[in-house]
Amino acid sequence: MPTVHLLDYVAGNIRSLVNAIEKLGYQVNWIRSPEDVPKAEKLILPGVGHFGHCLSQLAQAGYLPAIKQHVEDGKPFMGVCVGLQALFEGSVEDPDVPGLGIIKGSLGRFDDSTKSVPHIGWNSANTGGEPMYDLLPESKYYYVHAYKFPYTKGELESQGWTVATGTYGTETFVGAVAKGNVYATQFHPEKSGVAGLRTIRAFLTGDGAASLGRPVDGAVDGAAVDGDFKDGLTRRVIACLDVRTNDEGDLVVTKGDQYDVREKSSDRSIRNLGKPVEFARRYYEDGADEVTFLNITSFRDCPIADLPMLEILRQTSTTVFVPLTIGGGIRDTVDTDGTKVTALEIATMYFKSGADKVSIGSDAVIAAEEYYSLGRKLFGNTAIEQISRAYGNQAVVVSVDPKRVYVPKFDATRHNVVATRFPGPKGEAYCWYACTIKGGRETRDMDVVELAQAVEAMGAGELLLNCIDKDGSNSGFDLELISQVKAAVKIPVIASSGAGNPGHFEEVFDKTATDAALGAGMFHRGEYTIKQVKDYLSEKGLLVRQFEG
Ligand code: 1PR
Repeated sequence: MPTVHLLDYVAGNIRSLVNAIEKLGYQVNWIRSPEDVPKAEKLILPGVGHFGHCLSQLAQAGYLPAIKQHVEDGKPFMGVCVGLQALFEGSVEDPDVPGLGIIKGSLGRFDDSTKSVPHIGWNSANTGGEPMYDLLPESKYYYVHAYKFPYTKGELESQGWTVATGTYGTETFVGAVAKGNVYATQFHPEKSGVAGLRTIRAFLTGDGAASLGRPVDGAVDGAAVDGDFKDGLTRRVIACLDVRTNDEGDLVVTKGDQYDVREKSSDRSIRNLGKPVEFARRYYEDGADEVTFLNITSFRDCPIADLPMLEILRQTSTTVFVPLTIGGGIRDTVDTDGTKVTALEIATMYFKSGADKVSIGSDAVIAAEEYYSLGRKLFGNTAIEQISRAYGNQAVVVSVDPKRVYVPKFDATRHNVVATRFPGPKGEAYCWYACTIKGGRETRDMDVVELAQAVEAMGAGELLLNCIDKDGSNSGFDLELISQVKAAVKIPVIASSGAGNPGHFEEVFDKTATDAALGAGMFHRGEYTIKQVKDYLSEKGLLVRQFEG
């Protein structure tokens, strides 16, 4: 089996990259010390976490001269995400830490005054008609980053680089660069479905480097070869699988109504909709932009290393090449043998099994309460801070489970209130959204705005915004809730709960500034497919990514 070397400079969530390489028929050899680097014919540098963290780890371990030598020797090199950023001279993210300096220039941060940052989702890698590692104008690639190299026509080209770009809001940034033996992508090819596998293959086979700069038949200067495709971030559609052990002890996909997952029949058994791995694969093939698993009960009698969810992730990540999020039970805990296990250690197990992001629910609310009680000070010890420090903010999602509390007047509570078009049982014209923990069983004296702002300060990269009142109702998303939270934070928000038809997705994208929308029951029950939702959004003029077979 042909091989490729992967630089393992930090424990990262690079299981997906390994899976993608193996899927393409290559074997991964690990580089564990600078002395291993000269043994590599093809070298991949995956980037995890922050620029400064990545570069200082590489520098401290003595890797930088070895990597530079590999590149100078003309051997194939591929950088992914921070692995692309590392090629530049530096980044405002950590101004004191130098990059490899193989490309002249320094990275800046996306402007968050009019859009969410980090930039998360599927965007283009537009080569302007130049052949570049099988990147196609009609394909979309999965990006997740807050820092970028701004694209100015001619700047990198004058240094000999071929460049592919993406556009986010009004900013055009570098999505991929290639020159000679070097190829690097800001997006995650291992999470970019078939389009991503195709570009990794072009690197592994050498075809990408060989065809670089060759004219393509029919290419017009600066224009896409196969037609005119719209650039920009697509509308993300996410499938969510609530998973739990049923009364027979099997791990099943379930779905509640307002979080009640038991059948209405007299035996009140757990609603069993099917097998998690099969569902995830079906949704991937149907065009889901991400798949989220929520382990809605903890596995109380099970040693943590044997969590059934770990096996589900391992299996799913070998066939599903879009981002996988896992939530449920991510908090400091005590194992069955009495050993203390930190939230970071649990998250690490999930990342090593194929998760790209972890989602924290109850523990985030408790941490936010402490944050306010300590005068909005952070001490670096919460699960959110620890996991985001190690894996990057984008790897930490906070799942919020709010429910409406109606009040008669705007100033009837200290909480952040909205005027609602759907009055309460006594005609109350206002409501606030109370955070809950333990799957909605316990309501806390904290509103969603307070929670969202606290977890953003702690380093959460994204919010998964559920709504207990809407869950399983098929009546559409809670637009008032989503607008309130969107206005309170800069990080992306995923709208969740209530989707019942494709029109609800269009409505939430049209009437709120949500960054993504998630559905569960309507997909599980087979009422609509993800493809139908995307086709509908596309008909309405919204940009979506379609599955490439
Ligand atoms: O608190 O960190 O252990 O995490 C527990 C996680 O499990 C939280 O993310 C919490 O949202 C979730 N959870 C707990 N109990 C339930 C339950 O249903 N009994 N499910 C539950 C939450 C809500 C959504 C659902 C949408 C869309 N599920 O994820 O998928 O509401 O549904 P719809 O489209 O059918 O309306 P911790």
